[in-house]
Amino acid sequence: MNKIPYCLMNYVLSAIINSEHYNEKHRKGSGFKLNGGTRMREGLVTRNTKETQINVKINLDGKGDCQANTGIGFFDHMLVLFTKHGLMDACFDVTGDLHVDSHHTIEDTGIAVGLAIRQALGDKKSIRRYGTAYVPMDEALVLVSLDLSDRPYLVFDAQFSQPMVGQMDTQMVEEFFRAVAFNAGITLHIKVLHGSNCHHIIEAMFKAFGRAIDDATRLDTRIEGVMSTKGTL
Ligand SMILES: [Mn+2]
Repeated sequence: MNKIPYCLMNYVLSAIINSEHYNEKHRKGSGFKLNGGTRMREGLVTRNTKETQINVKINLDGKGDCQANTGIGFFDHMLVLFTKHGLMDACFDVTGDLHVDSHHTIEDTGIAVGLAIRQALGDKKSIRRYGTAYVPMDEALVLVSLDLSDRPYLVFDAQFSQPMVGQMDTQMVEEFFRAVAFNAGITLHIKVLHGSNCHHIIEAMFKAFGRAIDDATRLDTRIEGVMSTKGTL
């Protein structure tokens, strides 16, 4: 059996207790429900290539607990902020070919994050669908507006005055968000309204993305089915 990272053990346990079989056997009639649903809204993605080995877990109904180990300190910092401000619980266990550069590691993490969000959303019933957040950090001000539409699109309006923040290439920020948007099925607009310090700008971006995801993934009992006149999301 492959080694299961410690921080993913909760996922394995919750997958068991939320399984049909377990519910049938142990919880029938107990009224066990989470946020009006019968399923934990979690996504678990394992993605292995010759360039990267990635395990990502995201629970949309968390409290902001996060473990991030990507080998890139500033990227870990951003993933922790994204999780905290999105009130998710998450684990990002990533080994990448950093001897090449940070490209594969960051882009492939974005792919896994996108797939995990998609998986956690499930049938998208009763979710609010849209989320928008403005987040300032000192002189920086960032707008993120998104739609969980299954229409992948990225508008990224940002300029960075420095090529690197710590060990993270600033040009990989756009690649990360593109990978998330295209694998989760998100129409994603990110616009820097003001800012000069790259650390501030990128940090405001990840916090705003977390808040917008939290907003869009909230369950609203007034919404019967999905929030679409077309009847599908
Ligand atoms: Mn910071």
